[in-house]
Amino acid sequence: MATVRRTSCNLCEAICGVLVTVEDGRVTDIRGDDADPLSRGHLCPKAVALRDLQDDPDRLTKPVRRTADGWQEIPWDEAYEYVAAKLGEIRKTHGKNSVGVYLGNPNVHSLGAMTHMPMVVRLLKTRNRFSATSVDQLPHMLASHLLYGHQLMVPVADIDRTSYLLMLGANPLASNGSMMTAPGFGRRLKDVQKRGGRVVVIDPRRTETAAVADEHHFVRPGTDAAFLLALIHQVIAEGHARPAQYVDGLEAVTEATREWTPDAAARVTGIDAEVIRRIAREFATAEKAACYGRLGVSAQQFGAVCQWAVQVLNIITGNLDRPGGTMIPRPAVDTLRGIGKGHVGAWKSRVGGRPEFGGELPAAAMAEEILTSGDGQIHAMVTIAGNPVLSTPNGRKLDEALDTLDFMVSVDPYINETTRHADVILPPTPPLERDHYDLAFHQLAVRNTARWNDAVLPRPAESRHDWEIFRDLGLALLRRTPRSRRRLIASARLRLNPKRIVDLGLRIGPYRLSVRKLRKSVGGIDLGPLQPSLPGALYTKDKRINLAAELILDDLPRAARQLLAAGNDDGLLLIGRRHLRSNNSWMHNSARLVKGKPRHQLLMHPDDLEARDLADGQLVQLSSASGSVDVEVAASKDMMPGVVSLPHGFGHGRSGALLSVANEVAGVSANDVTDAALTDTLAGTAALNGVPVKVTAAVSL
Ligand SMILES: Nc1nc2c(c(=O)[nH]1)N[C@H]1C(S)=C(S)[C@@H](COP(=O)(O)OP(=O)(O)OC[C@H]3O[C@@H](n4cnc5c(=O)[nH]c(N)nc54)[C@H](O)[C@@H]3O)O[C@H]1N2
Ligand SMILES: Nc1nc2c(c(=O)[nH]1)N[C@H]1C(S)=C(S)[C@@H](COP(=O)(O)OP(=O)(O)OC[C@H]3O[C@@H](n4cnc5c(=O)[nH]c(N)nc54)[C@H](O)[C@@H]3O)O[C@H]1N2
Ligand code: SF4
Ligand SMILES: [Mo]
Repeated sequence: MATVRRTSCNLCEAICGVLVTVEDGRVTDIRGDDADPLSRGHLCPKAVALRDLQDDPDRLTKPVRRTADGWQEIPWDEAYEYVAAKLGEIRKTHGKNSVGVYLGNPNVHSLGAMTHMPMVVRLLKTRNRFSATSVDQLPHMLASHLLYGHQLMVPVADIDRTSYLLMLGANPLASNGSMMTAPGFGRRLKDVQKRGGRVVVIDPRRTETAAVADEHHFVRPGTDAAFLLALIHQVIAEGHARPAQYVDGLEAVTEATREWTPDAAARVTGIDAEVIRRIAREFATAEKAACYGRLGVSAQQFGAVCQWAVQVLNIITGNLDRPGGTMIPRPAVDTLRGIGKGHVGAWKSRVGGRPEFGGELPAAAMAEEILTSGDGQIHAMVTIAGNPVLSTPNGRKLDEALDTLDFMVSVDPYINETTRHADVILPPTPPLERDHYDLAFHQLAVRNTARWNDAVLPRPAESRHDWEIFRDLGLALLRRTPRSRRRLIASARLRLNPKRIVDLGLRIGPYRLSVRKLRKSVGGIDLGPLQPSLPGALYTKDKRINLAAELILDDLPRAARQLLAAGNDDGLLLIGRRHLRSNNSWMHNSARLVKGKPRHQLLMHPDDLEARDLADGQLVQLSSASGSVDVEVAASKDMMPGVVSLPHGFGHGRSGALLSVANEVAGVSANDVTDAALTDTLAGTAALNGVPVKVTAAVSL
């Protein structure tokens, strides 16, 4: 008999409500939920992956341990004891920082990881903590920490009410939006235009999003800081600056942006000075405007300056905290309260002297910390929901580094490019077998809503939820520490289940809800459009915003040296891209998603091909200071001349990885070419975009 169950898709940040049809314990259909107040029926092609993930024969359901005869299933309890003993041994021999941790992206998409994983990380007591944050949104968090006093107080563009949306380095028509939860982003953009508003896109590629915008401008990768600082300069110069009364530091910003004129910015960015002046004027005088910058202006050499400048532009034009501008969401569980406000540069990494942020070191430092001997060297790794071999810069070197470890454990459902190096893999249940409340993305959503989802399918007896894995691994680690009050509190916290934690959070939250109330609502509860909340909601001590963040202003001379003073060299720069039917490195094992023509070619402008005597469809060598790959090139007039684009997350087919579909797709990894030495030195974010590269004919053997 068929039953239809409500849940949400948590594969990306759009968190769409879905209706899942189950027949005889198997999923037979997945569709959008019209009753969901946030997604209103929206669904993208990736939703079918929920079902494919469920049915994937390659997905692990029991722990496995590497032996001389290959992988062997072992009982859960034995796995926890073995892992805890090994980690304990290594810590005892080499000190507490000898265990490294890498946390990947799907952690934020899982309730159980959000509630239970941090405790396990804390129990490891290591400074060698890394995560996908430093190849992604770190600059957003840094800007929020500096300006609003909390790393996760990230204002979102109020897309449903704005009349002018300026987007840099974002392609929501492929990504479905990021650091901005707005399911049906395309429809929402169209609505901006229908209301008579304007959408402006700044991107080195004429993307799917650029194609539907009112205006698109190419920008030379890595130079957006100049564009944004020039907008600020111009807004101030034309007398349009009107920050709220709780904002300080306008004078310092005026001074700091004096040399960043539209003419100077035009020379480095490739965007016409007249266009920069016009955009500044239109933005400042629009009825309601919002500037939104995403990965292309985050994972790049001046990501921190860019994300700060995006905020400053919104603030000085009076758009922060007003409907149609940028606003702070107010979710039903106050996530900010449960998470630290953030800190930066409190310590540095051992080998590269790279700064920590919020207790984590840059992922770009991982390989050097494993490979460089000495006190504090990493001898064991714990990876949780991450595939850093494919997702962090100079992944090839990390791939080799992981091979030298004494021990590695991964919490992951797959034996992939990273986890193939593990000694033990602990696989959690897939999304349809888990309860869900979204602790992360309601905090970034363009509308306040709340939704609890019961698991669609029962957890098989032999499987474990991720929170159960963290609980039991945590308890095994705790058993190896002396009895104390702290140990008691930690074990009690680990034993609380996620539903209890969410229920408590809802009850003390701003709307006094409960899991019971949410379960009774069909599709979730609509809590309405975003509301003004400043300065009261600020986390700064004086409830004021100081624009003149010293850390950023001190970095402007570096930007000036590299951007304003540097000649425009005519080499090629590499950038990334995303496709609607793909998700980072781990959905290429769904045959339904990957079918069709390959999507991992290197895109290059025809003139750049011709200048190098290369032809469309040819195999070329793409090389940088850190490595090279051979890849098929595709001519594309959508590329800015001088810029080439390659998606990340490919490069499957490595020996030992058990991914029958993905291994066929193979492709090459963009991160075999990106460079761990190329970072935003301010906070250590990897500059994955704007990598200097060469493209030549591949040498045939
Ligand atoms: N060149 C380049 N590199 C990039 C980017 C880019 O644009 N260009 N983008 C960067 C960005 S934004 C990000 S977020 C990172 C992502 O970097 P990562 O998070 O390191 O990589 P993912 O590809 O998301 O891999 C997710 C892993 O989690 C596993 N997994 C999936 N679901 C679950 C689950 O529910 N529980 C557990 N425990 N594991 C699960 C998968 O099998 C896979 O091993 O990549 C970054 N790397
Ligand atoms: N389908 C799909 N959806 C996803 C993902 C996925 O892999 N596939 N990944 C998810 C994750 S982890 C994230 S973080 C988000 C990312 O969400 P987005 O940031 O929207 O995603 P991208 O497609 O990487 O968009 C980055 C854009 O920046 C441009 N760019 C590159 N360099 C520069 C530059 O120097 N300046 C400017 N102005 N632009 C530049 C690129 O051409 C690209 O269009 O997507 C999420 N959603
Ligand atoms: S946009 Fe697609 S992948 Fe993202 S939550 Fe919605 S259905 Fe899932
Ligand atoms: Mo990401």
